[in-house]
Amino acid sequence: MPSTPAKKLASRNSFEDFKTLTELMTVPRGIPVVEEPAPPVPPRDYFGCLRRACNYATSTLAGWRGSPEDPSRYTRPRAPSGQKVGASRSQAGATDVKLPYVCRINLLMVGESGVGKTSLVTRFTQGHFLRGHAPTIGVEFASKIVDTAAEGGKTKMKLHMWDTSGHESFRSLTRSYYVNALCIMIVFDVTRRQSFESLHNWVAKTRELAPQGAFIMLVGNKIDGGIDRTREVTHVEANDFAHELGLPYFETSARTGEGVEGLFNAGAEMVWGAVRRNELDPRTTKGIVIM
Ligand SMILES: Nc1nc2c(ncn2[C@@H]2O[C@H](COP(=O)(O)OP(=O)(O)OP(=O)(O)O)[C@@H](O)[C@H]2O)c(=O)[nH]1
Ligand SMILES: [Mg+2]
Repeated sequence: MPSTPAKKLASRNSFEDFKTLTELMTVPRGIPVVEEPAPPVPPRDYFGCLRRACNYATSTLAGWRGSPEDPSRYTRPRAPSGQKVGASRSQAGATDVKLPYVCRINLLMVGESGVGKTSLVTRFTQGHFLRGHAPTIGVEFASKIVDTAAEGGKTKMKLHMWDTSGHESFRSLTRSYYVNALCIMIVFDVTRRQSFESLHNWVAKTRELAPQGAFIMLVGNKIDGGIDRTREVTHVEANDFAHELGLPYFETSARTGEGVEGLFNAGAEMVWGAVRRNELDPRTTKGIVIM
């Protein structure tokens, strides 16, 4: 009895089933295949997409939040303090946004490897302590807005902090960062005398490379002494040394946080005080931008 395709399928012989399925699926020769026309593709509105993207980017950059499709839903951004930023709509849809700080200054951290430069910046910007030493590769960046009370009246300033590696192999790279620094902090470790003794070289190098009018500060870090170390440089000795060189001296502990806020605020106040006393012209001085 000739086997039908259905019987072949029922037989569950996989090879036979495969052959039968192939036969069933094959279009017999001679029968023309009618191809269905593809549905029309709507033309893409590339210019519309681009225009919407541009509108959105412009409104976002200008500090407005919300849907670019519905300008009535836009809301004003808020300053970190919670106060409204002084934003206003001006001609032709442009937006003026008053920044919540008056100026931006560049601050450079230098000193021997392992003295705690990164730990100081981390403590100041993030409020915690880095226990292990992960050497900085080249230069790291952080920023923070500070309140200064320089010369009376509160002033907000933005600090751009460039944290350099103290390792020899990065010295040629880090040299280029002095040029645009207005405030340079030379850090040493009060529990490591060698880092104090190398200060002469750091100060000489800083004076050679820093721009005219830059502020240099000496910072003795690790005053907490740590678990297994004792202080090798006394406060009096370090202070006298700084006095001889005509530099301000600060002591800090990135571990406990002691003196850290005060250090960065003092840097900002020194700069802003000089601006207010007209001792520093922001238009001609590198490392400061008035907003
Ligand atoms: N006890 C104590 N340890 C600290 C303090 N500050 C930093 N350290 C430790 O010192 C080590 C080096 O700190 P870093 O901040 O990485 O040093 P650095 O100067 O950035 O080093 P480089 O990036 O290599 O130039 C880490 O193990 C920190 O935990 C401090 O105030 N007290
Ligand atoms: Mg570091």
